[in-house]
Amino acid sequence: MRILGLILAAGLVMPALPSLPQEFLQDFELVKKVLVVGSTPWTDTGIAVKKGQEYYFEATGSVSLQRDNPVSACGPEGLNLRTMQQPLHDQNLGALICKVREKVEVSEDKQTGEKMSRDFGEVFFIGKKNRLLLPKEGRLLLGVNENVAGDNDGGFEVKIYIRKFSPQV
Ligand SMILES: [Ca+2]
Repeated sequence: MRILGLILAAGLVMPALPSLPQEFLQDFELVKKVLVVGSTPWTDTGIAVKKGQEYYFEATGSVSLQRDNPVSACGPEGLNLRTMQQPLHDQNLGALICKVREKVEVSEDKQTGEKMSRDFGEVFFIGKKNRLLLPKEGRLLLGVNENVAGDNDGGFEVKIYIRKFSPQV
């Protein structure tokens, strides 16, 4: 009974995460581990992706989409909820997503002198784990599928793998 109790407790603490099949691991190598802070709209991975490179992402952790609201917490798969107020409308609110940023436009408010920057690029769904063949080059950013990040809490830990023999960075 004591052993069973320990196993159950361990099971609760560490939810089983599907691991990469061995043959798959041989094709991919880990390039980076990135912490995606839930309250940051986009986290820069520092990775410049090239067209045609294939990436694999694995994410853990939890983000609260509204600090102190217990029903707003979700894992990288997001909440079972879709709204029009989120970057990807057809994916769960709060899910892990990425953007391949192609350009940044900085504009200045003529009255206040305040600088604002907007980035442009395609957004892709990741969730708990996903493989993506990237169609364009750009800077790889990670984020949460939600537009109001400022009131968020928590974060996702994301392992980024690249397929070996992809076009080199
Ligand atoms: Ca929020």
